[in-house]
Amino acid sequence: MGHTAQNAVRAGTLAGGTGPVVVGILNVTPDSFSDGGDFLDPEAAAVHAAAMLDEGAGILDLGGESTRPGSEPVSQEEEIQRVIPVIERILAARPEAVISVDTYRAGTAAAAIEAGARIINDVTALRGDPSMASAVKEAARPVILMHMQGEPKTMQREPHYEDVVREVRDFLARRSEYAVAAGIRPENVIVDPGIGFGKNLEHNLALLQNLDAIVDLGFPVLIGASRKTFIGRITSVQEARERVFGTVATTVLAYERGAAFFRVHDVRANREALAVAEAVLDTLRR
Ligand code: HH2
Repeated sequence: MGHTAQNAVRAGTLAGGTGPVVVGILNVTPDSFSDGGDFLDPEAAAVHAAAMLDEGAGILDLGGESTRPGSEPVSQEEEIQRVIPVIERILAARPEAVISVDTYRAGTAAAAIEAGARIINDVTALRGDPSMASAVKEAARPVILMHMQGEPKTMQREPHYEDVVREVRDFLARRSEYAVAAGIRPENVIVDPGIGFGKNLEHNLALLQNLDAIVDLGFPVLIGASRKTFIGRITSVQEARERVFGTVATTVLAYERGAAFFRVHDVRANREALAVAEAVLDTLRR
């Protein structure tokens, strides 16, 4: 079995299925770059969550703080107040839903796990909060370790790399070693090159093109390219929520290169594209 199939099977197991996994984005924030303010009301968030599950999301990723370029952090209390009622509402209606919480704070992670979340998505790769590694270890849950150069407020000012693919790969290798040394089981580690986090257009393209270097680390890979600025630069689509076609191209190309999780806003479009990509690649493998 090749990397693509192997990683898809491992990813599928986490989401209760067998193939590549669509991770539906639910930002419970007033200021996220493409859906800010849409789902601040827990009822609206739960309705959107149910729609994404019906469209084929294997995981829902809930965030209570925007990390878009230029964004300001919120307090842990505020983050918890935004996210927990939504987790509770979703699970009351859909107890089988696999929920991931997009946070770098151990307190938020612990509260979300307590409320029924099953995965931690840490955009700082366990660097943001010294207690996060032990919180993840205690919870014995999968964790997504993402690469970011700088911090959201300033990261897009002048991102610079000698060799972006090597540096991102080496960073993810170091952070996964750190996670395992802290007692997190290797099978609970997922890595993510962090598309758009301290990266310009060329950096994002180099990472997507050479994704096999990240896949070779041996952990399932998550890609979060959905509606991001670099897609708008290529397609000249200014409105973030209209960048779905460009997003689908990243999903298919990343899947072919071995990514297993696809964090997207538009679940149905990406799910259908993945189904076709899977069918074609399966035919090639036979
Ligand atoms: N991108 C965003 C947020 N969290 N997590 C992972 N693992 N990978 C990503 O690429 C990623 C992420 C940014 O996108 P979005 O949630 O749509 O916007 P915002 O940060 O403005 O809420």
